Amino acid sequence: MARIARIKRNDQKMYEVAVIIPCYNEAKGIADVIKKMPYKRAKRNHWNLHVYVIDNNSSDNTSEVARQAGATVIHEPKKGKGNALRTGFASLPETTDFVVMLDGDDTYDSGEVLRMIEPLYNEFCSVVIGSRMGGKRTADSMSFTSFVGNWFFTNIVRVTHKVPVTDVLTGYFAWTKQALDELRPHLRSDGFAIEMEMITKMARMKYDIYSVPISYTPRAGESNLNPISDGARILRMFASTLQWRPSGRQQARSESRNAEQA
Ligand SMILES: Nc1nc2c(ncn2[C@@H]2O[C@H](COP(=O)(O)OP(=O)(O)OP(=O)(O)O)[C@@H](O)[C@H]2O)c(=O)[nH]1
Ligand SMILES: [Mg+2]
Repeated sequence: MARIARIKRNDQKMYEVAVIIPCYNEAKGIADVIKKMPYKRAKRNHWNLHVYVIDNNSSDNTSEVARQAGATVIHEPKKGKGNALRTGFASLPETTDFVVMLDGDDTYDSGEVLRMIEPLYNEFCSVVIGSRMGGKRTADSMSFTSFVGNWFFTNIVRVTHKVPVTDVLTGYFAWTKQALDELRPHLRSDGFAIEMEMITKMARMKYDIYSVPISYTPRAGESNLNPISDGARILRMFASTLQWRPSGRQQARSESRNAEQA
């Protein structure tokens, strides 16, 4: 049975949406990512967008640029996308209803954030993944190695975890705050294996995970990804989650919460 961590919608209420952007030296792209957020259109849908940039010890002026563009900047000195994300998730105010994450290199379109929230707001599911594979991807946005690696990882996850994902290495996610809070204590990954860890653990926790098609364009600034070493880490993460189960106590707690909500 799918886990229920959906919101109970109240059309009178303004919903708080926290957008988390992990950044390591993204001064070239981050201002555009923040400025393209559809703040006004979100308000008309009852959603307040608040952007949090997690600056991962950048040596350029990412923090300054992000602050000037209107984001709240949080510093995480320990390197790695996983560390930055976990710090961001832990820093969110209690009043947050939905959480979105995307990269700071302007490859994903922050203007599409509303499409990521819609299935959560309309109580369709509790986790949304932005899929580049089923979306609008420009020919030069992804290298051949990344394309093949993604195809391979996506298919082994689909077969072993039985989740309908089409892009397991995407950096665009959205959750209800409750779903993210249940996932958070299970996350260990420091770096680029974090997406694989999140998807496979959420599958094991039986979350209802669905995808929306998104756009993907070439990055602004230097890439941080090493296809060989990061690919090996992602594969090790996949292998380690094959045996993983949430601990008995955590499982019981969330099952009793599901029963209360049903
Ligand atoms: N490598 C790296 N990236 C980090 C770190 N902290 C945060 N990030 C961010 O994680 C996001 C994804 O990193 P990218 O280098 O774009 O990786 P990618 O999208 O898989 O690879 P590209 O196709 O080269 O863009 C970006 O917003 C980075 O700035 C870190 O310590 N190291
Ligand atoms: Mg990128």
